[in-house]
Amino acid sequence: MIRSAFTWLLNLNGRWMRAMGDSCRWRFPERHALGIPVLLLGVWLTCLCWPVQGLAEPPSEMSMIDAGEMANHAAPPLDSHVRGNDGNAMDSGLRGNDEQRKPPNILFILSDDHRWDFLSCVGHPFVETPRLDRLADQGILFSNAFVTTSLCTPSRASFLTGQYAHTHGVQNNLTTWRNENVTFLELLKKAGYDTAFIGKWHMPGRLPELRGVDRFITFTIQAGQGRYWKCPLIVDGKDVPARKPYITEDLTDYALEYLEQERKNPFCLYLSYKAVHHSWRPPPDLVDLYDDVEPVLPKEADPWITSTRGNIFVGTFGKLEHHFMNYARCVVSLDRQIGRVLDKLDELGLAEDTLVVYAGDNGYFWGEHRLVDKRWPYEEAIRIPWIVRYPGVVPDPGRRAGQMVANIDLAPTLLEAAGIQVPESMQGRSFLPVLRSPDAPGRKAWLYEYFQEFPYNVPGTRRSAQIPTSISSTRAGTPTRSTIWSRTLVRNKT
Ligand SMILES: [Ca+2]
Repeated sequence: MIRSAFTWLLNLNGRWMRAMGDSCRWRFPERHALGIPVLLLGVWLTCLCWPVQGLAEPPSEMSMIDAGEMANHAAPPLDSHVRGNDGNAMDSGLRGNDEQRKPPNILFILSDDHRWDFLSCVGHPFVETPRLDRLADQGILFSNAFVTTSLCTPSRASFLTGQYAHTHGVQNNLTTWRNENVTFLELLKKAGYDTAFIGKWHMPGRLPELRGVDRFITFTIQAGQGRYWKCPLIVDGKDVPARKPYITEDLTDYALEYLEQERKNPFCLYLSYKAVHHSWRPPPDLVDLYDDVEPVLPKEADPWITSTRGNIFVGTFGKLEHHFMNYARCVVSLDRQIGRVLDKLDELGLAEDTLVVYAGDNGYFWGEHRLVDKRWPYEEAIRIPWIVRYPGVVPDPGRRAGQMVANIDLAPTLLEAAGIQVPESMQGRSFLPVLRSPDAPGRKAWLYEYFQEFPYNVPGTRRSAQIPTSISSTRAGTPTRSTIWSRTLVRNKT
């Protein structure tokens, strides 16, 4: 009842804000001043009534959805050999994805809020990303890659588990990791890999004793968001100060040290950057980059509606154009650091034996639909950059693949590449066949889900039990408030 009232209030607030944006002639600061009394009222009501997210969602409710049935509806099998590994692979040690090929090293690089089109290899008008371009030229650039929830924490949990948010239970940035969740890192470790997680974990609560990682380097400051400058880290459980002042460089240094270690086993390095998330602080030598470029925001970008995301409870303060350019500079910085990692693979002679995947955890709005941020299930937010380099397996490096892939497909793909049986609990499907053959089919559909989170007035469901087990009726037409099929919203790119 209370939640319904809040949802109604938020929607009303969003409409009011948009109406104000359309009709009000007042300048930006004056409009903000108008919203202050409503803001104070909202804060008071929130403190009084709103239950803590996460605590209010008992695990039993999350398990009410039949994961297998959902997977059948949302993720049709790619083809019959997707799960074609030997069922005894886990017991018999690593064999790779066929008898002739040894298990590859795995490097998964995940960035934060990197839009799919902020890459020079997809034609961005001014951003230069030569290192990621090189990775794409040596591998495959997927032009139809998506996340099943466009929000940092749920998406990251989906990459780790191969599951939708309603299954792994990390519904938004305020819900905690469930220790019973199984990650691909854990399965790789059991099979004999050396494993490391370096970078942004960003799940609330105490850091878990993450099973299956030899190294666990992350940060908890700023509620797990970290910060661009002098970000203290937690290295294998110990608090340590930043070694390098800039977080993207600091994390990269740790990654390079990990790669340099002598080892007998194949490795899996999960490198999870904080960049290019808000608040977009480029390194000193890039702060003037593109000063001669005129930032051109979408026509519908509005300084009032866009900055406040349609309600008065949240906001991105400052000029959008300023943030937009710093975002671009942070992308360049990210590309530069990724280049150091790729160069290290070359230097160590590991590149030919390493499967590299680069992805973003969600996209971003820069004024489209009068929005900034992510969360809303529009193309700008749910489409992500996705590059895969797999020497010796991809027959035609430089290919642009139009097959659809989703974040839940990462874990099954890495496991299959390592010759490990994919657990039935994983709802994603391996795209390894697409790597091997340009004609292999991709997935036909997938489910987008968003769990409502105060104070964002984003359409979505409030709990996983509200996701219908039969969702075929939502496939066409106007997106519903509860579940949305991606293909009603996005255009396939070739
Ligand atoms: Ca993110």
